[in-house]
Amino acid sequence: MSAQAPVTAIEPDAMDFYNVRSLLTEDERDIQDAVARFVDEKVIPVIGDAFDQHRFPKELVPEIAALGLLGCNLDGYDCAGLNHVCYGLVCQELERGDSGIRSFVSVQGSLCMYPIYAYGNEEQKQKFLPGMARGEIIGCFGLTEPDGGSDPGNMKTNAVKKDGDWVLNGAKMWITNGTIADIAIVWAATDEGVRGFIVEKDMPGYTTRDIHKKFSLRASITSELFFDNVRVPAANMLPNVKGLKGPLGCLTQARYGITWGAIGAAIACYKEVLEYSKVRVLFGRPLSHTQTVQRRLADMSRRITTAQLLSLQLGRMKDEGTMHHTQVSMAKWNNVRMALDIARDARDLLGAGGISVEFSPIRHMLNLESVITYEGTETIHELIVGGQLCGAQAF
Ligand code: TGC
Ligand code: FAD
Repeated sequence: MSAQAPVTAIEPDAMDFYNVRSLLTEDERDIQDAVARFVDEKVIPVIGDAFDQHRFPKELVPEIAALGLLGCNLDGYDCAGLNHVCYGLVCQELERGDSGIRSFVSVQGSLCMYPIYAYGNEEQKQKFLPGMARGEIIGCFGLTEPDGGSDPGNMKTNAVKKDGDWVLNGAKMWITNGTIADIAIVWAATDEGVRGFIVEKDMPGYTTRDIHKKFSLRASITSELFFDNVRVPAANMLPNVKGLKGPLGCLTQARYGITWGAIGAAIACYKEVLEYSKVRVLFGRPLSHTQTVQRRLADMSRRITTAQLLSLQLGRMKDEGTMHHTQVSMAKWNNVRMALDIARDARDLLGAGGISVEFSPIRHMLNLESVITYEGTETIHELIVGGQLCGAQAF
């Protein structure tokens, strides 16, 4: 038997208990660090006020684009061509800043650039993708309607062929980036099934309106879209997909990023409350030296670690081409629930200070109330996983 080399245990890092970072390549770590610096220097200093003022910090868009983060996991057309794990790390770091900033990047890359990339023709790709990667053309994605988002198969928005073009009627609701978007990827029922259209902002009959007074995602724009006999040229229809699998295929991309993003929000809350509990002295000792507080902090670390491993494995499967959309559902369900629970618990451990804009957990907690609803509610994802396990849909 050969002698085994002595093994020295490495003391776990409180912020990365299983050294998940060691599972990343050097390139992946470099990308993560670059985005982390941007978030620390540019996002975190302004985001509390932006949230308070119900304002999307649009001035950050050129820098986000210059970092190559828009459509960063697409190849060609001025996109960065990163792997999917890198895209996940980008989402994680951005959402450590705020879900609204990650939302902007998710919508632009996964919900607007992706369908043009995957379902568009060459002319559409050349026309839109480079400008979108540079942040000069902003997109929004219209699937949800006022009558119910969970069941998009029941959509009322419709498009009818007329003289070779399409005439679009209907409305979309709860649309991120709606009023600032130059183009909208709109999904509509047609006599050929659901089809996707690139609606441009100056097309007559197309109007948008912001949804004001939100308690959640206040640093993000959420809008309604209205289509009143909008004439969409045939050249703006996405030719290479038909049916609900078109929009659902985009959701898979965005949901994948959200599984990572939620980890970022959770890390922000956990880090803040871990530091706070070490300096807050109550009953003659730091809060962190109290059994129940330690259990709560340990539980946060456990849940973040398991979520990290889940998303990393998901990303590796996505990079290999073996990821199934029901696996994304399990991670979206697990990781957003994990982040929301941690944000609420961190808020509580901060006491009264936890309701102030000075600390981030309440902002993350309120944001995560949207994140757990959009891109498929928690229940929808439970049912997607259940349907895969049981071989029958139970929606
Ligand atoms: P179903 O019969 O299950 O599927 C129809 C076809 O689509 C395929 N498919 C998928 N393909 C890719 N990715 C997925 N995730 C897919 N899910 C299903 C499926 O294989 C089938 O293909 P085919 O070839 O047989 O036609 O469809 P259903 O009508 O029964 O619906 C199922 C359900 C409930 C899971 C689905 O409608 C759903 O996911 N509902 C939730 C809707 C949702 O998530 N909306 C999100 C709107 S966008 C948004 O929230 C953006 S937030 C942006 C931000 O700020 O970050
Ligand atoms: P509903 O579908 O009405 O669901 C209401 C409740 O019923 C939920 O709890 C749900 O889980 C439950 N439910 C539904 N079906 C079942 C069932 N079969 N069994 C048991 N329970 C069920 N959409 C876009 O298209 N583009 C965007 O950019 C976008 N951005 C968004 C931004 C924000 C801030 C928010 C909040 C939403 C956004 N959405 C967007 C919409 C989002 O995708 C929908 O809100 C979501 O899909 C849920 O739809 P709904 O709100 O109509 O809820």
